[in-house]
Amino acid sequence: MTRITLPRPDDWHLHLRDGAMLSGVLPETTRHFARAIVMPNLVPPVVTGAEAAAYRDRILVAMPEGATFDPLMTLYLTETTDPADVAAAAASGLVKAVKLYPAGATTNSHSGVRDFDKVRGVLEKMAEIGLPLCVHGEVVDPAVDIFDREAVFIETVLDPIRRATPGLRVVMEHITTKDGVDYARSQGDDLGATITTHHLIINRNHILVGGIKPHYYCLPVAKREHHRLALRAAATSGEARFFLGTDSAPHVDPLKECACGCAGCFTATNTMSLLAHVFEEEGKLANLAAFASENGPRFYRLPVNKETLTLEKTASAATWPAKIETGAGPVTVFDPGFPVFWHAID
Ligand code: OTD
Ligand code: ZN
Ligand code: ZN
Repeated sequence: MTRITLPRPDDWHLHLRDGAMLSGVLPETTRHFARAIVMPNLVPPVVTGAEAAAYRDRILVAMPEGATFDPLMTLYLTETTDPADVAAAAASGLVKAVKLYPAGATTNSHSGVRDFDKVRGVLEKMAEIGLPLCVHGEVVDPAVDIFDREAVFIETVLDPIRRATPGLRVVMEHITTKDGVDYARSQGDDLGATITTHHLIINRNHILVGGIKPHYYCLPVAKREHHRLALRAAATSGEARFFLGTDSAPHVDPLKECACGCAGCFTATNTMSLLAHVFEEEGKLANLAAFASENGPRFYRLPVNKETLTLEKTASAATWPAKIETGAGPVTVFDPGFPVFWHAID
């Protein structure tokens, strides 16, 4: 197969930032994607329905000419989030999910949750109205090794929260381990899981062998090879519970290439080419539509896009800029480290 047409894909986990960075990176997503779940980890975070409405307006102002992208907004869960505000923002159609960050787990997560009992009321309201909770699944206990933080979170935080809140619809965001894959598979259809593009391509050696590669550093950090293989099998399986969330997370180069570099891989630009490559390698190109275009809307109870995106394999390798020049500074595009022959026909 050298040509494949999919319903236009969506990105169910995306960082768009704000201001000059937002304007610089937004076209990279709107070129191929119809919708995205927009993460609320701005500084300060997007906590209330009013803040989400204002952020959505800023995204719409930054849209490139002619784009038809629909940003799907999320609220950042804090210990003082008001269940009534969440319910109103969901009822109005503005907000499609609430995001749970354990405090300190990732970039701009210090306003997240420390005491899960304090958010019980919000979670119960969300279960009642069917609003999904998107979860960054890592414990922050300094005693837990960074490579074990996802597995420990599933057992000690995620599973107890789900048991305590029957009916709560949860998305395990950016799973990076076989433990995450296995847990998602062992549960019912009120649990979904997003998988990033980069976690299908890199394992922890790519970050550390032959010199430290700051542009491969993200959270959750890439794990051992057998975890990457489990993620590839899950993503390409066609199973409804697994769908694309790129977690494309731009940082300007000076903040990545320094003594204490920020976490995040920027994949908005080349994700669809990379996914076609990965799915073809796995012999599962026919399941790319399920992963990138169909399973996400089904979980979020939204229609599959009517528009399409065509990907074509050619003899010459796909090219993309090494960096996106934004008004905030240069952002390095994720380099898979191998040539890719699939092109999206924009
Ligand atoms: N991971 N970087 C960021 C967020 C994510 O956990 C995440 O969702 C970011 O820069 O906002 C990252 O590595
Ligand atoms: Zn996260
Ligand atoms: Zn993210």
